[in-house]
Amino acid sequence: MNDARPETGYQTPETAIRLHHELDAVWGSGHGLERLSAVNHTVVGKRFMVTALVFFAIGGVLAMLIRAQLASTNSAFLDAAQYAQVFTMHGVIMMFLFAIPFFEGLALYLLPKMLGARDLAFPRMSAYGYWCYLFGGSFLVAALIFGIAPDGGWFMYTPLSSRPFSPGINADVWLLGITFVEISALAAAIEIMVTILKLRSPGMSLTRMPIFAWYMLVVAGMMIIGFPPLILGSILLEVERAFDLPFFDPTRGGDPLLWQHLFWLFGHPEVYIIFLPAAGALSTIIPVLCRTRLEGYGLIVAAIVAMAFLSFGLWVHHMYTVGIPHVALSFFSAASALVAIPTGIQIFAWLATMAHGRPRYSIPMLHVFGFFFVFVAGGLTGVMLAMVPFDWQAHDTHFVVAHLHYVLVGGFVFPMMAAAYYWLPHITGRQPVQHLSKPAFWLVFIGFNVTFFIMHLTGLRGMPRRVFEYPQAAGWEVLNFISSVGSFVMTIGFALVALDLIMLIRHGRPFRRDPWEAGTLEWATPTPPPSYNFGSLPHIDVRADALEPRSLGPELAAGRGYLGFMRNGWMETLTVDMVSGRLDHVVVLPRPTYLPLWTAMATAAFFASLLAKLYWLTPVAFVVVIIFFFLWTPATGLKQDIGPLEIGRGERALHHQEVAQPPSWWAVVFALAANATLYTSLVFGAFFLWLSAPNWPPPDLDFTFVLPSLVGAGALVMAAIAGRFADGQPGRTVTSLAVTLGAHVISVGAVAVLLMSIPAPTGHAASASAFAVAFYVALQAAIGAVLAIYGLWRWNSGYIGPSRVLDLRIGRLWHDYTAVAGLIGLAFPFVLQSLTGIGGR
Ligand code: HEM
Ligand SMILES: [Cu+2]
Repeated sequence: MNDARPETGYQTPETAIRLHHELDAVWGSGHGLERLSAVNHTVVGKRFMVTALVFFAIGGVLAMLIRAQLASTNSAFLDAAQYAQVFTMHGVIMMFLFAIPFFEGLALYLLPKMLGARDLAFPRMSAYGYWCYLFGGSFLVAALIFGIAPDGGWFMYTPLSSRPFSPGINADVWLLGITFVEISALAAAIEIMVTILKLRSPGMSLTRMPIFAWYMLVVAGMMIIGFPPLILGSILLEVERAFDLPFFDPTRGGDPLLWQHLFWLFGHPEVYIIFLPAAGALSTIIPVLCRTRLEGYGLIVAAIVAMAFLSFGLWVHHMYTVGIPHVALSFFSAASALVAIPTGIQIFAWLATMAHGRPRYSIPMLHVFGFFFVFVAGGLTGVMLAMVPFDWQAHDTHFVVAHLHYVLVGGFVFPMMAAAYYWLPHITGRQPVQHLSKPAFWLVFIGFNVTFFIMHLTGLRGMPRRVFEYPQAAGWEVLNFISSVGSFVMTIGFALVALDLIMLIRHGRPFRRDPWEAGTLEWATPTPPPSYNFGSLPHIDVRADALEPRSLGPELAAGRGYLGFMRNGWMETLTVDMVSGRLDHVVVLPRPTYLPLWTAMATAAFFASLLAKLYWLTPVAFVVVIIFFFLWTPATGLKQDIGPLEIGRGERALHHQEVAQPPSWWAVVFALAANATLYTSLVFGAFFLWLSAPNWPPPDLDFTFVLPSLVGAGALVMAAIAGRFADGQPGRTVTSLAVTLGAHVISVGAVAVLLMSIPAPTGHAASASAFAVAFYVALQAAIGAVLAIYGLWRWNSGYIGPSRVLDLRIGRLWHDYTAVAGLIGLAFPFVLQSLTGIGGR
């Protein structure tokens, strides 16, 4: 290659074997302790799945405790307090520590392979997310062992979870632990979103994506919008508990219903967030098992998008009994029934696929049947519960417990068992041989139905959920006993499934490639897959679930696709235009590093300090986290412009540092979308209180301060304008960044003055909301200042040049957003104040 640009030179290895050795030397993850530094998606994905299964086992043991307790009347096995912790932790573990992380793991493992990439867009971020999940989950389980686990139900309703009624740290464990885990989920969502949109093979347009990628794209979008309300709710409740700012306390202008709205705004979409990945697996597996193509690809895509939209309008069906106006009730009831339509479309598409194909009655198929039966039954009781009068009867009885398990186990656990039998051969390179699989399935299936079908009956006979004992006279004992026996049968079934899968891993029959004759790219890798997935990357010109991995695989392995060579020890993969799939640029990914682990530890210290009320440590940990994040960045930077690079097949593309919108730019866009959702929930939350909380208007308070608000607003606009001038030209960059930094510092100062002047934030929710909004603005500006410092640092170390302006563009996004959010936030007290003048309640 050109001598003037030595770092762009590459050499195509003489043989395929050599190519593989060279790639593996760079992409491999090390052994022993070194493995803690792994960031590779295959490794991290497997970690997520294994850890999630461990939590599933723990949650399952808790379920056994519940069923043992309820097997007879007046059982003395657990007391009321223990029972409360046990059922709360069962729900929390299953929802937050098992279901979400398990499908995240599956997605992280599969997506790059299905899309024809060598790794995810941000390998270190998923490693970081994994550690956050592990630490946060361990907090929760440790709390259970020490008897200080949350005990207010998995949805933690206020005022039960408020300080006066939950004085211990149990509730704090939930709030902080879950927020910690949610951060990891958000990181994974952004990761998944950007990977699907950008890191596909050239030629793979949106309409050629494998259907699983469509599902995960929609799910990731839902997570970005759905999780922030919960994170916000958790923060507000923790602030109320720790610093007495009343958001949920009705005696001081708060409202417990605000918690319920925030919770279910997350909680309802959550159910679909759990179901859709499972449905994605089914849409991938069913056609292969039926030796045909998926029917209604386009219709399915439309259905899942519709489902995502609808699911955000349904949260109120969890709140029919709280006294919502009747008109609203009918609206939400209709919407809830409506969601049966997109669900039905998918079910019928699967049935049509089966009808047109020649089904193989293999083990995954058995679990698919399990899914159909159980999930459809759960859907029917769901439509019943969507009807307001019925819900009024069945609310908070075991009927609801039965419904939710039919949906969750039917819609997630069975599909995931099918997925495990289907993809485990990919992970291990082995196929099942033994005969345990069928009895294991039937034990789970029969045990499940016995356990939960009965709960419909006890529920209809009035047995409330979340009670640790019931009187003999109620006449529920026989039914409960049967239900408990069923649950033990099911447990034995799960144990056999586990044993069966372990047998497969250890003693399965090795195979060469693509045992199912599937049409998706992940089967074009060797199995078990190498660290870099593909020796070279394909060009896709048909729909990516109609490929022929058996012939494509060897071709890619021989280096006949893109990037079939090593360059400077760089870990390279390709990006495309989001929609058309046209080749875009080259991404150089980071090497294995311990930084995600250290950063997650510092993040854990941050949360632990809040939990232990060591508030001096909190800002220290926060700063350490930021410093660690700074240290992440040099690894993938460039110190000089290098221009287009050869990528093989006669094409060239730019390095990601030299393009306008590389994956990290998009990641910031999506992170800001999540941020904006959180902020919107906060502002709307305050207006909700004004509209419907008791004890409004507030006593004669004035929390509007013209001067600091004007100064703050001016400074934020200034920062945004200055940020725009810093586009990589010497001379201009430093000055503009310095102005940006100064402006942000001034706005933080102005808002700090404002914060200190707000009267009695602990006295009334109006002041508390003004305080929270202003605090948000200050935090936003402070991060803007950090980004300005970051820009200066990057400039100083030579990473910014005429065409390498990524760091500045990221800062610019942030400054722009902060200016808009800040103007709204600074106007907010004035608006609220004038509204309280005209009433509310
Ligand atoms: C493995 C078999 C399982 C059994 C035997 C089981 C049993 C139970 C029982 C008896 C309750 C009611 C507790 C009460 O109201 O007093 C319950 C609650 C719950 N379960 Fe399960 N469960 C199982 C699996 C799952 C799975 C896989 C999930 C989710 C993916 C899940 C999520 C929940 C949730 C969210 C609650 C509500 C907890 C609360 O009210 O705070 N369960 N479970
Ligand atoms: Cu719902």
